[in-house]
Formats: sequence, C-alpha cells, structure tokens
Amino acid sequence: MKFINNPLKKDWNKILERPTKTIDDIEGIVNKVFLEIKKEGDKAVSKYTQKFDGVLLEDNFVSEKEIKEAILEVSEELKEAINVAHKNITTFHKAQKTQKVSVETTIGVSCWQEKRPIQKVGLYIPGGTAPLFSTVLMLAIPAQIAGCKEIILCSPPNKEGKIHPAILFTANLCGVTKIIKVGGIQAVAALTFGTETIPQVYKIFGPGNQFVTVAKQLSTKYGVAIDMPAGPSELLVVADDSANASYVASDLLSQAEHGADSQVILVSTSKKLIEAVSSEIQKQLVELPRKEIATKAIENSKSIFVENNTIALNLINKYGPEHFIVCTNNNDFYVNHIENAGSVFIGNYTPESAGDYASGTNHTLPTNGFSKAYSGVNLDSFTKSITFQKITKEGIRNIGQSIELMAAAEGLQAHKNAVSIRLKNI
Ligand code: HSO
Ligand code: ZN
Repeated sequence: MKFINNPLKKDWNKILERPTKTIDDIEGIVNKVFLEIKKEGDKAVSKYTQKFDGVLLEDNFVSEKEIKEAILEVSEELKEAINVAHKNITTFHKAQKTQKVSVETTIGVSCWQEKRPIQKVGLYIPGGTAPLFSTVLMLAIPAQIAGCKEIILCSPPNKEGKIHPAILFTANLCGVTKIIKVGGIQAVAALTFGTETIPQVYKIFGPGNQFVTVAKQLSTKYGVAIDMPAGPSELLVVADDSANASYVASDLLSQAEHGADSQVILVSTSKKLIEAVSSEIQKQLVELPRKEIATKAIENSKSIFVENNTIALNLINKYGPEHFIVCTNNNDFYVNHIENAGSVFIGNYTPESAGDYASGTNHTLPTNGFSKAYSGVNLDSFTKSITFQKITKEGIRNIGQSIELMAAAEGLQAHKNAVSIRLKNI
C-alpha cells in the first residue's frame, strides 16, 4: 500500500483518483454486436457465444432437468447458508415497502403516488473466476418482492455449455422466471432488443466486466433503464487505535481479491495503526488462494494519515466509497456526517463480507464516486412511482385561474382553454 502522509487539500483529487479506463475501442465492438443482434436475433447471439465463450449451444435456455441436476450438486451445507442469507435479505428488502402517499393539496384537488413493479427485468450474473451466486440473491429477491412479472437471468456458459450449479440453485430459489445461457455484450444486447427466444426487458441489473458495463450504457440509448454505471469494487476503511489491525487488514484484502483493479483505501489518524495494518496485510496476503489478484490491487491502493476526524470525514466524502467501514473510537461522528457512500459498516464486528453475503443489505452498490448521486440497489430499484390526481368541480374552481394565468403567460392557449371550457360550465 502506498503511504500518504497528511496530504494537502489541494492534492486530494489527485490522490483519490480512480484508475482511468480506456473504453473507446470497446465501444466499437459493443456497437457492432448490438446492431447484429438487433437485426439477426438468436443467430447472432449464438455466433457471439461461440466466439466469446467458446461453446456452440443447441439451446439457450436452462431446462427444468438442468435445474434439478444443479440442485443435487450443491451441498446441503451451502444450501443452508444460502437459505440464511435469503431470509435476511428478504426481511430487509420487505421492510423497504412504502405506503401509498396521498394528500389533498387544495380543497377538491387530490394527489397521490403509488409504486408499481417494473414488469420485465433482466439480471446479469457474470461467470469468470468467481461464480457470484450471492448477486443472484441481491437482485432476484427484491425483484420478486416488488412483484416484477418476468425476471430473466442471463449468465455466460462455461466451455461445457453450463452455468455454475450454485447460480442455478439460487435463481430457482428466488423465483427467477427464465434462466438463459448468454453472457457479455450479447446478453445485454439480447435483453435490449429481444430475440426469438430471449425476452426484451425494461431494466437491466447487475455487475460485469468493462464490455458489459459499456453495453449496459448503450442499452439506455435504446430506451432500456439500468441499475447504475458499474465499476471495480471499492472499500475505504477509517480506523484508529481502537481498531483491530488484523481485522482491518482482512477487510481490505476481502475487496482486493475481487480484481486487480479493485480499490482499497485506509484512512487513519494513527500512524501506529497504519503500520500494523500494513504488516498484517503482508502476513495474510501470502495465505490467500487469490493472492496474485489481491497483490495487484494492494499495490495500487493507499493508506492515508490525516490529523483528525474532521479532515478524515471531508476526504471520505470527497471520495464517496462504494463500501465504507468505520472502526474508530468516535464512530457516531462518521455515521452521522457521512454524505457519500454506498453502504456503511460500523465497528469491529461488522466485516464488509457480512453485507456481501448474508446480513440483509444489498451488495449491488455505486462505485467510482457515483455514491454522490446514486443509491445502491434496493426495493425501489424494481418499481416506479405513478402519480394520480382527481379534481372535483370545487377543486378546478380553486386552482383553475392560476392554471389559466400560467398557461397564458407561457403562450400556450390550448392549455388555458382546457381549463376555461370547464370553468364556464360550472
Ligand atoms: N463486494 C462485491 C459483492 C460480492 N462480494 C459478491 C462477494 N461476492 C461488490 O459489492
Ligand atoms: Zn465482495
């Protein structure tokens, strides 16, 4: 970890910079795949699955038989663990349901707002080195609670044309309506346009590599919504002498192992703690099966010494971490004043892994500073609000003149007429 001692405020932006990604060349490929899939549907999907995943599939769909086999393949112990997580994530997301908001703004003018589920959603679950079946829980559980009718899950097949059994088991547990063996750009394009066999959806969720991220952004140009712009995982820990250095090191490594481009940052008012964490990281790192990935991430990461909690807080708000762990003797200060973070973990016994898997909160969170403006995935991500209004004769009499005046002032006579014609009859 690169040590930064008491940085000047003018240098914060530079220090907190995320590694820049070059996406120009990716856009060309993404555009090409989109246009081909729009025109040729399944034929093009199959061509790209063969090209990028190295497998020619007879059928895109995961059959009932495949799901049954997958259920048998997952150990009872893991099923039990997934069930614990399922219960907690369900409890937390069910509690996010809100009441209808209804108010009479003026006598005779009733306005209300109600949530309705997004009817068709697409969930993207990456394949690759870590089969993130926990992400299936994080996306499919709120989708099901919200009442989404079609929940389509896409995940790339391996060379044998299969999806990891734990992904299939979890998808089945969470009420996913269709599981499709398709990944990468071709999955996002298929969900955007729909093909002969893959349904078109209204919103696409889930993490992915740079190709998937750029593809999700392109899908918005075709009128499909996305959860948020995604980037590499991030964790910022603020800790002082009250923290346990080995716990802090384990948390930093837990994010570092996601990818070489993961971002981990330690901010502290104690040089002693920074030193202790740094030597703990070296100790724990060598034992990790994914040490090569974690080492690269740690090489790019920083430990920053600052003089007091106020400076630390300002710096953290400027960065806007995806995950924020607070382990200090003044946790309330941070908790009460944090403005920009995706999810906050408080105290020595709250590792980020808890939120990644089983405490109940969602792990699909804004990265890359997007926590300044975006929320993590939650129940509302799967709904939209519709407003309603009902105006009585008395109501239109009460607000009619204001509408007429405003319409006239905007030069919109027909708007004014729609009121005047009614007022004349009352
Ligand atoms: N920390 C990741 C989510 C995850 N971790 C899945 C383990 N599995 C992004 O929030
Ligand atoms: Zn994680």
